[in-house]
Amino acid sequence: MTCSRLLALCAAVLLPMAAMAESIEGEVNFTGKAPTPGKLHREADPYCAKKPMTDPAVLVKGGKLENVWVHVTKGAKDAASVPSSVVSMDQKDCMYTPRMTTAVVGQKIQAKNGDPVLHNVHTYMGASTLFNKGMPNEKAAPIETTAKDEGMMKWKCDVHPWMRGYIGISKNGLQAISSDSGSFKIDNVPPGKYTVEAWHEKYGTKTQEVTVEAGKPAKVIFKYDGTEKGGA
Ligand SMILES: [Cu+2]
Repeated sequence: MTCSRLLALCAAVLLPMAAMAESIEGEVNFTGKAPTPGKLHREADPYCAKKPMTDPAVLVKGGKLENVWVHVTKGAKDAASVPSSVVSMDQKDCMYTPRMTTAVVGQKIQAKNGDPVLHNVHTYMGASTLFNKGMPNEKAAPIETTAKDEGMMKWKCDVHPWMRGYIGISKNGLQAISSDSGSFKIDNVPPGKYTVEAWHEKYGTKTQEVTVEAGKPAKVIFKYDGTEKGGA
């Protein structure tokens, strides 16, 4: 086989693989003055009161914003398969843990109680209740559910008003949560044109149009300045 024929063969095999596995990556900048997290008022429950905590709704470090759900809203096909892993939302030290995560439509979601006290898990999509169920203590059986609709699944506890959790649910699975350095990376994005939305629980949504080309990751920078409203 000649060198040129070999190269053509390699290109024919490798290029389609590369074309199927691009990424959308970037970061979420916070350009305003970072608010100082306020103390949570957890005194009403003696167990929760033992651990003083501050409000984790807005986490800014070095001008980067954590816990922003970045997801493709237009231009993508539904996920080819639903992840078999179960998305877990725990209740630990009277806080939802993790604060924010993601699921794909059809994926199993499980609520657990790691505390020796009653939590009443109340989940919403928009203003509609998804389920509302008490978990008396850490011996309570997990609550099993399935991600049904695209959107932000909000978690509240009817006993402890400061408790908040978020699961971003997507049909296409092209989504990520910004890390404590504000960075995010959405993998397995085929080349194409997309609308990408960022959602923060206090500052709401920002959108950008993004074109992903074969062979190079698309870079996206979102910016919040702290004057925005419209999250949870
Ligand atoms: Cu609770």
